[in-house]
Amino acid sequence: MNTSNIIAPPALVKRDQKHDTKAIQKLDSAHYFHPFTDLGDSAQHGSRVITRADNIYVWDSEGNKILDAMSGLWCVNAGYGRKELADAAYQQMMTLPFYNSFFQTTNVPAVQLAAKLSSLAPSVDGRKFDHVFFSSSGSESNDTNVRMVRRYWDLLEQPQRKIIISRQNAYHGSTMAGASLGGMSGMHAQGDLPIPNIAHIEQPYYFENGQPGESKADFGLRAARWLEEKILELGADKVAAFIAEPVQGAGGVIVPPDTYWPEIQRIVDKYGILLISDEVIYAFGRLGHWFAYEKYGYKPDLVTFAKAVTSGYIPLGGVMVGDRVAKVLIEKGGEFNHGYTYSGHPVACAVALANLELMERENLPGRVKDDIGPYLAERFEELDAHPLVGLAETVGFSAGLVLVKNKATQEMFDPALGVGMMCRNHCFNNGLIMRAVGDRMIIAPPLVMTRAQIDDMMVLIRRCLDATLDDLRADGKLA
Ligand code: PXG
Repeated sequence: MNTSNIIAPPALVKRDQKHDTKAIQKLDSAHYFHPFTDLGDSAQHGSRVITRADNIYVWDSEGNKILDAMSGLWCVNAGYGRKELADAAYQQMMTLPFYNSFFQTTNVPAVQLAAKLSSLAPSVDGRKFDHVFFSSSGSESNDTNVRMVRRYWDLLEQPQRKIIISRQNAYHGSTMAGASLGGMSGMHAQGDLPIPNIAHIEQPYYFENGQPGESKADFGLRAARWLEEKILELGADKVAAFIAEPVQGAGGVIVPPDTYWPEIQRIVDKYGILLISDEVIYAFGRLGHWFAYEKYGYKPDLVTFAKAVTSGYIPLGGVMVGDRVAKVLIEKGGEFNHGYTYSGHPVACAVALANLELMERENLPGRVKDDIGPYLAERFEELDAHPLVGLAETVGFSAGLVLVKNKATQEMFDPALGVGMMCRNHCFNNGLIMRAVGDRMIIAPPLVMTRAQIDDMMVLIRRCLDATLDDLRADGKLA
């Protein structure tokens, strides 16, 4: 297809230029295979074209302003349009746009960022994170974790310890190892996953898995003990590590009961297995701390990060390597045959440094902990009274809303009705990005959001819930 007449080359696209939406959609479906998308379906409907962004808003090619309550994809914690980050990238590109970290070379931003991250990661009971391994994404970082964990046990002459236990409905990425660690059955069904030596236990989702009359605290303990049962079933000497998100993000903002993490810690300690905290979504302020394990007080050996380390402005991920693993790799390891071209990419690291400085200056983790987090919780409580809402809960600066058919019995809708998608579409059409995970609606807005903007968002959320309710009543799906 000759595209030269259809859209201007990127350098000529001005900020407020009118876009030919239809032409872009046509090119999009002709050439661009999107992630996690029904490739036949998207060609028929056409994608929404996002053209620019500022603060907590994005604009589409039709000029619609949309409040982005998902921070892009859980990443733009510092908000859009931050000149400091663009300047850092520009300066670094002009100084040293790329050099690798293989073959005993290094670069200044990567060194500085590794040191900075180590200083931000709190030590628990004297366990420190003095080392960082860089990648370009969360998926790659979890692949690194699998390699590192297995290498660790090999070096300790326990090569039979291979199994990594994860949880159902977890999301740990989309590479072969990442998707295997994840607990999404739809992902396992494609590509013959999981790879060998990955096992799963059920998630700590009280709303779905709690028993009648069981307290949340008791459920938290019972859910954690599924790990112990699995370890004993597999053989404690065969288990290498347990990986978990502090709060399951992509799974629907599944918040564990307070009793869950302390019990998990007791169990991993008892059997000596490594603990991997996948903080790709929840590190860098979203739970009111730099790192999420700090909120729940557990002691991971490895911490996966990505996304908000650069506020999503440029790809960067990595693994914080705790002393226990680092010591073995350093003292016994020899060469660790693993790494990526872009490990420690100088531009990505320079942007991350500028981003962390900005987050520190604006005290974004502190705002979440003491100001906008509690305010979001307060405002979400009001949604409990809505006829469609079975559960409204927040954690840090993220939230989940369960849409139910019957408030009194908490009966869910038939999944085939796609009530969550219905609500999501109303959100989009009303200028709000809120995600649907089944019938659980979720948000994770930028951490620069003001209280007044939270109020605006709540008006939109209520409007979309009302519109969904009206649809369901009009279609006779709800009394
Ligand atoms: N771990 C966690 C906890 C994640 O949330 C990854 C690893 C993988 O990161 P990369 O950078 O490789 O994508 C993620 C990513 C969603 C959604 O639908 C969530 C993610 C990615 C794509 C979609 O909520 N999280």
